[in-house]
Amino acid sequence: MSRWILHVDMDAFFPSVEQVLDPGLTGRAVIVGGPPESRGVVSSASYEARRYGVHAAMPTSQAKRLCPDGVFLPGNHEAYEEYSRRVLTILERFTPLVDQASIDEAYLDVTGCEHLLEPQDGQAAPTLPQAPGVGTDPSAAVRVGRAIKAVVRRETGLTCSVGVAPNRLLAKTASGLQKPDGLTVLLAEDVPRLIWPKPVGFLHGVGPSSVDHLRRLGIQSVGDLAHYPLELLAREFGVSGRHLHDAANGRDDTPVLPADSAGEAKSLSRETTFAKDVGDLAELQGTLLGLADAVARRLRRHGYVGRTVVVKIRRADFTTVTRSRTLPEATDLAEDIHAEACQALTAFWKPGLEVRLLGVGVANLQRSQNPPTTLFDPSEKLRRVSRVVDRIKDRFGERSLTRARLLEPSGRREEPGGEGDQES
Ligand code: DCP
Ligand code: CA
Ligand code: CA
Repeated sequence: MSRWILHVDMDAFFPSVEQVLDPGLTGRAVIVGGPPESRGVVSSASYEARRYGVHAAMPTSQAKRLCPDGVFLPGNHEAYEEYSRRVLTILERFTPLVDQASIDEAYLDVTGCEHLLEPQDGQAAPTLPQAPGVGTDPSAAVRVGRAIKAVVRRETGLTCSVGVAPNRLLAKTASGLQKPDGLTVLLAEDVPRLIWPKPVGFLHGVGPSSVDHLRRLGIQSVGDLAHYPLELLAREFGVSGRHLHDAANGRDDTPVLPADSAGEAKSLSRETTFAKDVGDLAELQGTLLGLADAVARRLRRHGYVGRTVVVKIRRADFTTVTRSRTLPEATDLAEDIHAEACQALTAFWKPGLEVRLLGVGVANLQRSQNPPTTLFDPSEKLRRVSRVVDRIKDRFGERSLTRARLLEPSGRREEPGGEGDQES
């Protein structure tokens, strides 16, 4: 299946955060790095400082000679982490398929997400049925890229550069082609013209020793590598021979899967903290329904289904357990998610358990296929009802419709301006 992938990379990330935090630094040459006297090196330089020839990994002492009037800062990693998280949260409003690749960059699979432009306050714009944006026209993916740049700038004050391409490799290459504040589309057909003339070291993952090895084979440019016989590359480099060959030809079919720090598939989840610890199984099951509802709605909004239902239970003493169950088929229906979550909770529950926090997540996400159109299929009927409910909630707000079961009194803590739920 063809996809549209975005690569979002923040411009001069560390110095830009410094400039946002201290507007007096705007427009100035800002250099973040280790101190010159202890042989420190530059972590990153603002674009103003790069005009003097200052770049990352250069000794700070050399940067100081090139740019004596620059503002030299030791770095504030807590602030960088904080901004990194804020940007990630923005990206996740556009699609759950966000793979953060480093502190300042992420891949997004936005295939079919173009109807989710300009989400406000965590809410996506009303969803209109649309054909998924697969094929050869990048314009919908470009609109998503523009919207991301606008929201990131508005909410963090930072600029980023976005690459739009049919795969991760080309998207990453594209984001670097027009920095800063760029948006670049790179299609497979552009590879010979734009990428083949570059030296092989331009390819990500081709370091100095590979460059030397390739040069000994007479391979200098990316184009040389693309035309080199695959069998000979495989003989020289083993399995990475094929990767090199694919990279030089702009081929990459690695999917964008959301990953947490442990590298596991992340779940799309909702959780809630009770005002008062809850021990009653029926009340907990009722809470699970509201959470399952919220998760299912988010899945449908983004066009995903998931197979694994995860329940998170935090006891009164703060110990936390998760229980997961895998469905026979992937779903985006609250009823399915709720049924599995209830079974998982019931199997775990015993008298005396006091629950402080309850969460429901769905993992193993995949794009929803075109659903069967027969109304004799009971889950199709439910799906249609759910979509109508989604649309009403999109227009009139989250609380406009409530399941009868959720009207029962509960001890859920109401957080100002929200439902006390957290997305994670
Ligand atoms: N970084 C670092 N040491 C390096 C390279 C990077 O500490 N040798 C840190 C500082 C950067 C951040 O990681 O701000 C992101 O690295 P990038 O390579 O994406 O570079 P920048 O974001 O600084 O600049 P660009 O606009 O070129 O992406
Ligand atoms: Ca960057
Ligand atoms: Ca980067």
